[in-house]
Amino acid sequence: MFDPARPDALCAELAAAPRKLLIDGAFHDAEKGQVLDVIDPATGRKFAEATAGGAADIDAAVMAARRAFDDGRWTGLPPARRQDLLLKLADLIARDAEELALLETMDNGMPFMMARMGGAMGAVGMLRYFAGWATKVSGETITPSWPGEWLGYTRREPVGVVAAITPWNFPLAMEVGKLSAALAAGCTVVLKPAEQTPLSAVKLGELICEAGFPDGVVNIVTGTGAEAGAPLVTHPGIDKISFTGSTVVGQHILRESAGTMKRVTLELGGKSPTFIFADADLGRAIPAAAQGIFGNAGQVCAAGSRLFVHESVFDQVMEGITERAKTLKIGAGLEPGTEMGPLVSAVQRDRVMGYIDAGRNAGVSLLTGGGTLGEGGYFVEPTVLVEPGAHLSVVREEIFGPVLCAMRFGDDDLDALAARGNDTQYGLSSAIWTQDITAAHKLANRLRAGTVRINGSGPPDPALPLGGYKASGFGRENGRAGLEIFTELKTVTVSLN
Ligand code: TXE
Repeated sequence: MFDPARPDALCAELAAAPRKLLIDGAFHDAEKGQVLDVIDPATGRKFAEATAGGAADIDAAVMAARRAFDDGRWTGLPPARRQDLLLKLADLIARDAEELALLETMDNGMPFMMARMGGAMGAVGMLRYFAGWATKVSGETITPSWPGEWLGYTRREPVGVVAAITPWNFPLAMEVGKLSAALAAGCTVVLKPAEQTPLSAVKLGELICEAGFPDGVVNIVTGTGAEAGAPLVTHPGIDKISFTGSTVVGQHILRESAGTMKRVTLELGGKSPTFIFADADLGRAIPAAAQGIFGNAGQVCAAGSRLFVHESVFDQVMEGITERAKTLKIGAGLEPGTEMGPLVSAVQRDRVMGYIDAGRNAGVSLLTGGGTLGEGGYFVEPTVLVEPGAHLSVVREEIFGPVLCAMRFGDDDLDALAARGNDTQYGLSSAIWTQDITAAHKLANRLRAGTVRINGSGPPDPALPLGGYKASGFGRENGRAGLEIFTELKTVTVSLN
């Protein structure tokens, strides 16, 4: 077992052999023998390899999941037994939280404490929450509207075999979020983690085997989007795709899956607004706004990347956020005290720097940041841009880095303010800071966003639905809604005459 005092032993094990694919309860190499390099974003150095699955491996995984669904080895279990297995997996993740967090930090770059609390323990919370739903999947009894003696009721049945395609920004939490809801609903799963961050998924597969899930119920195929993701999207054995990632790939998946009429839910990008009013509790609003964009180096779908501040407190808020940006401890995720790590990859660093340079070239003023840090690793300084024109890419497109666009507002009416907040193709999240509860609720009603947070943020809660309006996707994860996306609704009518 992993000894947290000796991470070197884990690193040696990682260096010794590529991580394998989990198909039908056993670990395999890719049929074509390919591997992916796993890079430490803090140094840019390769430290491990993971198997790169392709179409043949995806086919084997889908067929295994299909058999496991069709022969009832999962759906036919008593729901309480499914609940027990989900709880058992939660306990195993809690037991191995340090190791999982270490893998996550080495793979993604995030600070170790974030990987431990938000990643590993967040996954535990997801599993425990959805374990409770396994015994509560139910329909309704309905009084039909036509005359006569009829009984009508609905059943919630598992949708079938699920393809879960996940991103690299919170790898384990995303993977477990999809798995736990799908498994509680009675589905079987093929998980395709992001190619940048395969390690925690492989460890998750080992824990799934140790927990005693029947073979084939969960299959995990690491690999690239093109080689492993694409064949999953078109495979006729898949009934439903649950995807989190970029809007462009989400749109592509919608088109590609139409031919086989798959059910699809998409959790995509965002450009979420934060509003700080003149009467806000600035002592709380300022650190929350800073954390909302610098947390996980801005690689958060719901990051508060556009900040609207009342002109009377604008300078004070900017001073506070700039101060935070300058004093954040930036470093490798494994260094004690690190508050912000590197971006996940050289590609992501270059993409973020491209946006900052575009803003600079358009004449936008920078309050702080704007450069890269160190050598080798993919570090970008926390950056604040002031009053970028509403047409610029920095303010319209998802940057997915530690880059804040700050704008003033005056005594506009709430409709005008909401219109500025809504002036993007996205609609994932938003935050409002004011003591005026009437204004807060009026603005909340006008925002076209899946989540509105008033006077506070906090970690994602498995009980609260999460998802987007507009180009941020559709369908909701978490809560009852997050269970129901993995079900089909069947209506049964009975004549009592
Ligand atoms: O995402 P991709 P990328 C946004 C963010 C970021 C941008 C690009 O703005 O800068 O997307 O990131 C798989 N068929 N978000 O390029 O490509 C891929 O292998 C099937 C927001 O890394 O969308 C990975 O598993 N699958 C976001 C997953 O899709 C395919 C989180 C996501 O990768 C595929 C991540 C294909 N053709 C990025 N192509 C959020 N909502 O939190 C790729 N994939």
